[in-house]
Amino acid sequence: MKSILDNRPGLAQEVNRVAEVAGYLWQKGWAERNGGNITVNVTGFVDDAIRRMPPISEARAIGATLPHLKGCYFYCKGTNKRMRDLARRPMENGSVIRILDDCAGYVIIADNPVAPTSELPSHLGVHNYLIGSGSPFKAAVHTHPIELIAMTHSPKFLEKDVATRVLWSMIPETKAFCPRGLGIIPYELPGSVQLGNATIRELEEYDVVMWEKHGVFAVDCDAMQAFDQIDVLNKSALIYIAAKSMGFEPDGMSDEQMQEMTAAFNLPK
Ligand code: 2HA
Ligand code: ZN
Repeated sequence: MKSILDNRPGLAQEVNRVAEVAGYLWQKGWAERNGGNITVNVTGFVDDAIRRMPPISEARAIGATLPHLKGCYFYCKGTNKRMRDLARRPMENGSVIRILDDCAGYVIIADNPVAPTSELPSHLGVHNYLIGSGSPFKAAVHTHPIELIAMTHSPKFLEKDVATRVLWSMIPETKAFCPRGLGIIPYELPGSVQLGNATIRELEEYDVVMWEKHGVFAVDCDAMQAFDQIDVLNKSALIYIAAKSMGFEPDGMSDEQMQEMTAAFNLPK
């Protein structure tokens, strides 16, 4: 079967990277059933032939008008599709969409009429924000990392920067690779525009955003780097939990050790 990825190595590499990440999410136990979603702004790989491709779906509303998305194309995981299936067959479990000129709707153009993720309002709202703020970030990953989500069932970790400080203090690399930390968004209905707007607000301040009792949302240059951010934070959550299961509260790195590391790596305070 013909694919939009044929003879387009740049686009194929981007989509294959999403597939690789999808496999990791499944292996980690973060992607039960259809859990999680990934979108990538692939506009940079679009040529005239793609621009001329006829839609293979009717026009659908995004639910918001997003002016910076004019002329943009996205690879999106399909709604109700499984990460473990996407890992092997990305163009059967996801699709490429074209944003319409009104910036309020989209059509699917390839390879199959797979409807995009239920979290499309959050994802596209975030991409609109990223383009508008001149960010190089092109990928958004939402997933359900077990230990990080477990932390949000305790009110103390929902207070501003409490979880971030605990996670940073478990191992020096966490702050080095996630220097702006984890933002917390109080529970909102999955897929809602409110959740999308809150996600944008928190991403102004944080690298990764936590949706209380639901999952995380990360953005970066590509899907692998977004995954790495989440993986680093969840590693710290695992160390915290391992210490608790051994029957003690972990000390964490001291304030002096954190300050020394922050200075040595030139990180924001
Ligand atoms: O796509 O994870 O938040 C399934 C979800 C919705
Ligand atoms: Zn989810």
